[in-house]
Amino acid sequence: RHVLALSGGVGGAKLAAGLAAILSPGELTIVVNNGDDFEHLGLTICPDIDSVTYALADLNDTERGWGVKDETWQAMVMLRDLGEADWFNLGDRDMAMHIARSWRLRAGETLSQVTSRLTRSLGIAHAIVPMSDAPLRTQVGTADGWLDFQRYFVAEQCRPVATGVRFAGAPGTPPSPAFMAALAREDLGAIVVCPSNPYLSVDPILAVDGVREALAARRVPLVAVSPLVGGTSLKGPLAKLLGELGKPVGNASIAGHYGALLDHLAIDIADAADAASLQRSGLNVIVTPTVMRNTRDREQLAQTVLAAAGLNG
Ligand code: FO1
Ligand code: CA
Repeated sequence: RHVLALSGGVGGAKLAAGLAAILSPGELTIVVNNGDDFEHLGLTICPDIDSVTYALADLNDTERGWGVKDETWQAMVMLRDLGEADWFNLGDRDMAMHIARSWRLRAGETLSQVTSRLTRSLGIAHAIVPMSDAPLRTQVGTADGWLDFQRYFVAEQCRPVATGVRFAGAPGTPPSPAFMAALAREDLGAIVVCPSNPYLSVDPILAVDGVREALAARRVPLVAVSPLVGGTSLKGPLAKLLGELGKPVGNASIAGHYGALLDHLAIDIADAADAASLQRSGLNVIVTPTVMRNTRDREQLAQTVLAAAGLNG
């Protein structure tokens, strides 16, 4: 059976790598959020595709959480000397990725084609698929108006109080061809929502034309891994954002957010106390370690998630 995984950046990329370690290339399609993408210094940057790519190629910097390990920053120093914008950090190796992607896009390849080409070149056999080849841009509402995602996340360090999240371009953004094909597969056995921010990383994927409807129509188990651990976000602005959007910071909000799409929710052992009330609402809850510190952790979690869906990886 085939598995469709939906992923954002850091946390999602770890589980995606775990799934790729235990499933063959023919058994897995990883669809990645593109809401974070933006143009910077003439380059097209796709942070979540980069995070998933680097994680599967074992090139990811686990300390920083983004970018390439053993990175150097010479180009960034020169850019700064040239008086160019320096609020977004581009490592030398990482910059090669953006250069390769950007010129190929400009030469007429789609984002799907470029992503397939570049991931293969790095030795990745599994399909890493952008959610769409058309732009859909996540924006965060603040007192100063709508901020593009990277402005909010990197330049403003998530400091502004969020009043809402919107996806510029949706509706009107079609799924990428491989995403559409995966949604329609006869042999689809499970849909996995990786432990990414539901509002900032998964919602953009659900906002792609027809995706929410297609997922709801599939009679296939949908398993999500909660990005909350010990009642808060491991990394990133999820807990802060939940509070600002007026939601309790807890797994009930994650379950409520995915609503009827969700069949199984994996929550961390630190949140075992949440299980009973979530289960009363009819959800299947798996209590398991969800913090992925190494390859063994992420393969273990991938195995647990597939088992919940009735598959044995
Ligand atoms: N995140 C930061 O907090 N600061 C940066 O300077 C930064 C640069 C960067 C460059 C390439 C890339 O692929 C990702 C980068 N990120 C950076 C991460 C990015 O902001 C992602 O959107 C987050 O990881 C959220 O998914
Ligand atoms: Ca379903």
